[in-house]
Amino acid sequence: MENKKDFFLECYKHGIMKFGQFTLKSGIESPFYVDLRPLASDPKILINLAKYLLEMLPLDNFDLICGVPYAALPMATAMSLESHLPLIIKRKEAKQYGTKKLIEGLYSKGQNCLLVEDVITSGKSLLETIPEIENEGIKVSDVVVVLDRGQGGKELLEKKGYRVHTLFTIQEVCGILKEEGHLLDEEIERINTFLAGNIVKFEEKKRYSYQQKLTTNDHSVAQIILNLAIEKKSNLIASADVLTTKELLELAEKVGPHIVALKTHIDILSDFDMEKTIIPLKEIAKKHNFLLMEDRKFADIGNTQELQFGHGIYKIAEWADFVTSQVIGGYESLDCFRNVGVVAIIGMSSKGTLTDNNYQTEALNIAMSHPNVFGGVAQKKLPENILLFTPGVNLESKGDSKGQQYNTPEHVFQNLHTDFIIVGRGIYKSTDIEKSALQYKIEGWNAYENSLK
Ligand code: 5BU
Repeated sequence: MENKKDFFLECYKHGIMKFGQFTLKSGIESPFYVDLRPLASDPKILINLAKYLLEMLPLDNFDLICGVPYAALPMATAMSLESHLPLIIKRKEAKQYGTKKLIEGLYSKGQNCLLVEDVITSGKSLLETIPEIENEGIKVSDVVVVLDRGQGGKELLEKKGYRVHTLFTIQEVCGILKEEGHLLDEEIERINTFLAGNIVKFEEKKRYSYQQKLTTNDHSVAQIILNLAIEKKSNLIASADVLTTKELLELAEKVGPHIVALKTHIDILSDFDMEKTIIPLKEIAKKHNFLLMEDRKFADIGNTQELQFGHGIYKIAEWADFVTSQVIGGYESLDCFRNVGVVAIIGMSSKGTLTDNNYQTEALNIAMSHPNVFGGVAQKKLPENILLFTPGVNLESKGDSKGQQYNTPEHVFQNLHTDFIIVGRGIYKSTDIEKSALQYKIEGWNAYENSLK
């Protein structure tokens, strides 16, 4: 086997540690992130890891071996195969049916079990797991851990009388990474501050430019709209909340040169007609090079959304480049939007909206993990790999009498790092529509450029 340092560097190549700004489960901001799960996919590393861990241990003391689910399961399995210590499996939750067993495998009361854990942080999860094993009459005296994050977990367990063997400590691996030139001085400083128990100050992160976003957002509609923004120097989406085809087409013609997309509420037209509305609208969109965004805000089960999207009189699937959808129906409700892009509604602009923080976190989780989603509507910052669309933008007014709340382009680009502004009445109600569209385009673009500084 190679030496321990080279072994760690081999492991590091699998992306097990990342440096930057990460929010931990506890809500604390950490300057590094550790995930050892990828190691299980490399058989050579897994077997060497098992050997290293076994080398440190008084093996004669143990009758059984058990991994803390899930990350340590393959590690414990590899160690069992190598040492011939019988493996037992601890479930995360007791089975709901049958035997309701929490521990699977062959064991007898009084046997001593070696516990395997991938990373130890505060030690709390181990202190929850150990009693569950002890309750079955199995003894636990030793825990073996691949990486100690240096946040007091080892000490806490030792105080409770358990021996903790660690293969690597965070200080040790950061030392190795520094030596090899993988870490900057400022990163090491932040890690030391963090490990000393102090709050780390991260610099305000700069927003990504549209060019950078092209590299982090690979959905085809994201690529098109980002390229349009760069080409037209515009981040403006005009909202066409008008009631007739004539008004819609006139508006599209006037704002077309200045926008990246025209947002429709197709169901408010009193004279919708596929031939007379959509065909000319598509032609104008092609001529002025903008996309069609149908703000349908789907909010049903997958099957119904599929029918609403493809059928009825509007047949949105036939003409929209992208649509908005709530995510209230869950992940699979978004599967039907296969051939378009989806902008998920994360948070709304209106007063008293029910999209509170909790809802937004859950909604964002769905949006971020769904391949059809490339953007979100929100009134707060979103991660860089999802495009942020912000309605509720107006230069003149603070709101209307129906709950709408407005911000300026400067505000939303500076504070929310918005990517695209959506403007309705600010443009279509104006006496000079074309002039207003141009003004919002310029204001939006300047605000974007200022937000890059
Ligand atoms: P306004 O005239 O600029 O207020 O129009 C805003 C448009 O954006 C309108 O079509 C709304 O349906 C849409 N909108 C919004 O205003 N706020 C939201 O949170 C969402 C959509 Br989602």
